[in-house]
Amino acid sequence: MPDRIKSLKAREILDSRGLPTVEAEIWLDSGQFARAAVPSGASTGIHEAVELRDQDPQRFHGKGVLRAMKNIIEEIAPAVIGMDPTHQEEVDRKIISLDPSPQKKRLGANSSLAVSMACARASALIQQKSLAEVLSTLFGETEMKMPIPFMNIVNGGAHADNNLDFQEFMIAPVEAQSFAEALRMGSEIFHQLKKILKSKELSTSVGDEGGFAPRLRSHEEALKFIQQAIDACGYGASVQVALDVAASSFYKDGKYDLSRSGGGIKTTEQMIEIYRELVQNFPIVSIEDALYEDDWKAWKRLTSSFPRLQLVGDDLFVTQTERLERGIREKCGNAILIKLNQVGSLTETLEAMRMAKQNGFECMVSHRSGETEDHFIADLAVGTGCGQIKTGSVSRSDRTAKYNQLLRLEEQLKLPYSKMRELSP
Ligand code: 2PG
Ligand code: MG
Repeated sequence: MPDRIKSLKAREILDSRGLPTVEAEIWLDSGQFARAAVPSGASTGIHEAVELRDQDPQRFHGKGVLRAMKNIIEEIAPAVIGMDPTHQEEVDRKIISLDPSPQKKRLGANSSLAVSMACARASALIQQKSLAEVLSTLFGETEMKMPIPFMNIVNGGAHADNNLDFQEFMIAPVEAQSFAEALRMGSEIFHQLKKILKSKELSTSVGDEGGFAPRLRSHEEALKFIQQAIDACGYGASVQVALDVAASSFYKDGKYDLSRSGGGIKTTEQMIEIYRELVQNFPIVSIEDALYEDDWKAWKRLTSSFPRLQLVGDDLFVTQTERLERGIREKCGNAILIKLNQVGSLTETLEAMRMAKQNGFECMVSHRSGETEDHFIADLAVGTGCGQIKTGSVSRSDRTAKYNQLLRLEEQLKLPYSKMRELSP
């Protein structure tokens, strides 16, 4: 007799910003249970699946998730009780059928995803395998690998109160020998950067993703300090730099408003010029959300302007196959950011990753700015062998939970460290 879903539990817990989010448990006939918690974004794309919030001003300033919990207990539970969690796709399709609207408006992606993730964990329990192995089987023919960590050591944009318009400045140890070595390099550079900022009497307090959030003269200055930290640690070109511009967050009336950092108002062409200069002066391997999420034409222009640069679509693709398909067809970007809660189920997330892989697009698995101690995405990056993960800085437990899980997986599964793919011109 397979071990089946006996009951569900839902809970309102706090995320790393101190705001409510959903945690779900799947209890099995055998008496075992599996748990998962969903994260929450701040610079969310307009096409993302809906995060259901109560809007009741009496609780958590309207951000409570009691309605999402109720949906788990009253709608999802009756539909999935009796199902076998090792059949992930069946369980996910059942949940999706309860609210087939493209953005899961009624049920909420926070309720559907919490159960979907818990289902994968329940499957791992039943099969006595690691979650990474279960995800690898679900993903299909692929080799598990350790991802390159893209560590966000300077925070700006919607994740900090400083004057940086660009949201994330990341370091990526592309030439490390192992994940553990990459993480050590990241930690050393992070602490070296702290020394540099301190010596200039700049703030070393951190933003939402654990990176420093100083007031700086410009985006170039952030990159300059990061480069100094990399050099002072003696890592040279083995550590490269990446940006998440999150350009939709400062896009207004057809232009890009860089006034927070003193850059004024820019057109698309001027933004492309800014990137051209940055790429010339710094070892940048990847830029995410360089342009507005609905300007496909501009993305196409950007992509043909930088044939050798990784251009990641986050708000552009929102982990959804319909949008990714268009991007592939129209040659917009060459990589997709993968966030489970942008689409609301594991099955749909894996579909997007499969489509990317089949069409030569890279995948970078990602956390959200509001995170929990749940480290599901570490296993997702390893299981799919996608090669890249970004999960914040090397400080704050909500971020290091993922990196520490990756250390465990590397030790247990003895997997090779990924290489960045060379993009041909
Ligand atoms: C992003 C994410 C994660 P948020 O834009 O890539 O870093 O931010 O979760 O706030 O959307
Ligand atoms: Mg982003």
